[in-house]
Amino acid sequence: MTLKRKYGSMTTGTGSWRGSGVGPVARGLIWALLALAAVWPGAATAHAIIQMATPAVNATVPGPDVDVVLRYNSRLDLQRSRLSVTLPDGTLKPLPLIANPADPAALAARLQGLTAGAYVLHWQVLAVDGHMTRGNVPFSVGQR
Ligand SMILES: [Cu+2]
Repeated sequence: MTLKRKYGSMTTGTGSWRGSGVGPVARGLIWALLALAAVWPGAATAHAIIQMATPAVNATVPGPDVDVVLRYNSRLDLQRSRLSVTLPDGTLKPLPLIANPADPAALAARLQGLTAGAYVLHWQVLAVDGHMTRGNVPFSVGQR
């Protein structure tokens, strides 16, 4: 069975699955995914969307210490949110988050001892609505 035929059957209803070799479990899973896709656009509006980044995207900032603050449109679950950075040599380094009860919609961390070069922050946050979002913030540390 080709992928193309599978796709065609999926869009025309359950009747066309008969004799196609797709088992009831796979069928159920596909319909569950379709149902999820149908509700997704509405749910997406409640995700944590990044609204402000320090350092700004593609900014060049002075080292060796850099304060990171990423602010969102929604309160975050810090216990299940993650921040890491790719160093100029390609190493991925997890960053401990600094909790600020006065700013529950922000991720904060302090990078220390940075040399000149290109860095990429990787964030993954869980909003209080239970949805996960992720993204990257590239920036550079300039020569001193
Ligand atoms: Cu959401």
